[in-house]
Amino acid sequence: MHITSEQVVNKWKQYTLTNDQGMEVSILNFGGIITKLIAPDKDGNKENIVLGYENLEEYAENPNYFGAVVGRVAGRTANATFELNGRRYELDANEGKHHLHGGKHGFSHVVWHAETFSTDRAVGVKLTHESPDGESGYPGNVRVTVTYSLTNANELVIDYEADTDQPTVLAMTNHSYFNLRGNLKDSIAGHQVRISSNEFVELDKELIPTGHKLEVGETPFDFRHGRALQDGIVSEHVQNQLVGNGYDHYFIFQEDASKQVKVTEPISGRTMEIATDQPGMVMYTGNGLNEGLQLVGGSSQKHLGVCFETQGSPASLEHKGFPDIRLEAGETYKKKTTFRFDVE
Ligand code: FUC
Repeated sequence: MHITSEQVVNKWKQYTLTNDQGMEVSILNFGGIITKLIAPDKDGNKENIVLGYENLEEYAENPNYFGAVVGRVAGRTANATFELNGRRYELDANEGKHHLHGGKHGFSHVVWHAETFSTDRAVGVKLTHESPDGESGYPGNVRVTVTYSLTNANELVIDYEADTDQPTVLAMTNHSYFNLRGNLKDSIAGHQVRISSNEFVELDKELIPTGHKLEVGETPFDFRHGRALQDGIVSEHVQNQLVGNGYDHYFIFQEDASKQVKVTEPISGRTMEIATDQPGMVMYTGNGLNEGLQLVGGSSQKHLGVCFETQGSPASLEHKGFPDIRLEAGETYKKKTTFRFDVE
């Protein structure tokens, strides 16, 4: 296992972690962005399995949040406002009148302090960032650490830790778009996905949670026994159609699940298992991906990648009964998501 680093564009640094099994992950100190993830297929061919810009400079804008750490609150906060302990906070409105993914100065668009480390079983990068009180409208000075580790068991582990000096809200995630087929040879429609989830969060036309949870049973949202993403892309279910044909929904995990998600790409044989202590995730099938961006391995198109954004639910700011995202002063936010890669 080893780590290399290089100075790239805009004085950003890129770190590449390599394990003994032929896996490789590259991470920028800007936005904590995963720019490349190399994994072998069933015949041992090493290919890139995430979407990333060919030209690193383009990450300065990155409106699709390719590979980025997202925060303070990933997802949409309705009308860019929320109430906490009887006080109302106004956030930056950066998607119409709503707030998306932490606003303009979110964790995806800042330079993080980076340190590398290696242990017997992993190599990694530890990223730290201090987000001042009032940034994008959020209360509290928040100190955040995101640690990426690549193990010899082909796991990419993301550890999140944070604290605050005032009550605040925090719902972080990573926004990598996976395409397990390798080197962008095809869309993600043929990926088979299993999710331990009985319920998902209903959205309105502006993709804001309505406050209702829907049962997955007898809908294209039932991934409990596995199904192809294609089902949601061609579906006539109103929830698939209003997000631009596909999925862009928060799935609430069954409480007793341990490996909540498994993705299988039948042609390459690659699999990815996700295990997390987060209460749910947004699965986003790249319905809004614009065409023709120059990516590593080819150009972008709709449904070219799928994100599995494990996180708390911003719907909890408006409605009761959704996975909470409050963080108290003196409390530590501590979350872990493990992506394990294999072939079958
Ligand atoms: C996802 C989605 C959004 C958006 C964005 C880039 O998390 O929930 O709809 O398009 O990423």
